[in-house]
Amino acid sequence: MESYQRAAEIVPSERQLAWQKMEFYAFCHFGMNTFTGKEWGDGQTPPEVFNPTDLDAEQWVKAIKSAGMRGIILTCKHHDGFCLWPSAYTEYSVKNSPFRDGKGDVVREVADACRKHNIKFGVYLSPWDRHEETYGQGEAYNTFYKNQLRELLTNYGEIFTVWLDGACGEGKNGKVQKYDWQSYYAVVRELQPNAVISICGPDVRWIGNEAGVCRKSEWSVVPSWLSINEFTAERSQKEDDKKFAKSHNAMLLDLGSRKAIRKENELIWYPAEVDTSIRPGWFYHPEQDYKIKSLDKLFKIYLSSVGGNASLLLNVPPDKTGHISKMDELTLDSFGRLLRREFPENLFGEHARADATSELDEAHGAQNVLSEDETAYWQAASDDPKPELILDFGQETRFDSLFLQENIATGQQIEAFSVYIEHKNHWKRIGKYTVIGYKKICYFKKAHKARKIRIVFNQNRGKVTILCALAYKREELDTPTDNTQDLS
Ligand code: FUL
Repeated sequence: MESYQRAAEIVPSERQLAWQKMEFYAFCHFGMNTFTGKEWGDGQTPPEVFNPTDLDAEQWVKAIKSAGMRGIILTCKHHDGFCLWPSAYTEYSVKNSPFRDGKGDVVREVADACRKHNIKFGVYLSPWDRHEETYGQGEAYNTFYKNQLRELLTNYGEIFTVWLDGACGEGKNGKVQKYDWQSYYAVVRELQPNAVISICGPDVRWIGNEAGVCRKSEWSVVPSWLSINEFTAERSQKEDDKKFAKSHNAMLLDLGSRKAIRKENELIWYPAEVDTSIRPGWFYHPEQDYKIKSLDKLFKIYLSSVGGNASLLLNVPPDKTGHISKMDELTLDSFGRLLRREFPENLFGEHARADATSELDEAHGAQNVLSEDETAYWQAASDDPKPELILDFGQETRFDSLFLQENIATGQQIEAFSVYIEHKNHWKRIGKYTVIGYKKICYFKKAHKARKIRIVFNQNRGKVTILCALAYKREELDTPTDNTQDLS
C-alpha cells in the first residue's frame, strides 16, 4: 500500500472535529507585561504592578463576538510566571496584587463572560516559568505545573483547548527543565476529555510562523514527527526576538503531499492552526495603537486560513484598564461586518440541484451537498475515475465565492480540483486548486454569472466526499447618491 493510501484512512478524533468547527477564535494576551510594556517578563516584577482598574471581561467577549469569533484563549500564566487566578501553589498571582483588593480572579471573570455569551473558553499555561523556583528541578516543577493545570481544568467549567507554548528563552547557561509532557496530557485527558491539546500537544499543529502565513496546500494528515515537541520548540521563539517567529522563513512548505509523505511510516491527523496578533506585539502597547492590521490584511489571512483548511487564532490584547481598546474594538466590529458583507446569504436556494457523475449509494447522493444536515454528504462511487459534481442554482446567478467542505470525518482525500461555469454552451474554467479538507474558500475578485457550476476532482486519494457547498455574492457598499442635479 502506498503511503498516500494509508494517509487516506486516517481520520480525526471527536475532539479534533469539534475544534475544527470553531474556525475562528481569539487569543487574549493579558498579564504583567500589559503593565510593564514588555513582551517577555523576567518574573521579577512585583505583583503590585498588576492593576487593571476597570476590568470588563464582558466587553472583551462582546468585541470578540462582533468579529464572528467563537472562543477565547486566555494567557492564564505567561513566561513571567504571574498567575491571573489565585493559584494555591504560588504567591506570584492576582491574590497579591491590588486588583479587586487581592480578591480578584481574571480567569473566572473571562470564563464566566464566555459562558454567559455562549462562546468557548480555553487556557494558555506557559510551561516556561521564569519566576517559579522549582523550574529546572525536574519532577518538582512538573508536579507544580500539573497542580496548576488541575486548578485551571477543574474550577472554570468546560475548556475547549489547552494551549502549550514551545517558547523557552533560557540561554546556554540557563535553567534546563525536562517537561514531562505525557503526564501533562494525562491530566488534560482526565479532567477535560473534550479539550484539544494544541501546539506542544498531540491534537492541533502550529502552522510554523506567527505572521498569518499559510501553506498553499494545508494537509491535516502529516508525518508523526511533526508532533514531537522538541521540533516545535526548536522553531518557536528562542529569545525575545520579534523577527524570528513573525517571519515565515523557518516554515517547511510541503508537509502532506504524496511526495512529502512518500517515505513516511507513521502518519497522524494533526490539523493546523494559524496564530497571529492583530498588532505587532502579543501584549498591548499603546504605541502600537496605529499599527493594527488593516481589514484587508485580516481578510487575506482569514481566506487563507479558515478558507485553507486551518483555523485562525487571532490575538487581541486587552489594555491596562482591562478593556479591549477602542481601536481594536472598532477593527473587530468592522471585520465582522466585512465578513457578513462578503458572505451574506447562501445562493443555493430551494430550487438548487446537485448532480454527480456517480454516487456511492442512495444515502450518499449529490443533493446532500446542498442540505443543511451536517452529517449528510455526497460520496462518489469508488470506481469513478474522475468524479464531477454539478451545482445548478436553478437560474442564472451572480456569485463571487464558493465554499467547499470535505466530509473530513472520513478523512482528507482531495488533492486537486477545478471549477468551471457554464458559459455560452461550453464549460469555462474559473479556478484550479489543490486541497479542500475541512473548508476551502474559492474567492473570485470579480463576480461570475452562470446557472451551473461544475467541479472536477482531478486527483484524489480514493474517496471523494463533499459535505457542503455554499455560494455567495458580496454586497456592494452603498455609494452616496449624487443629488447635485436635483439642486439645479
Ligand atoms: C510565543 C510566545 O513566546 C509569545 O510571547 C506568545 O505567547 C506566542 C503566542 O507564543 O511562543
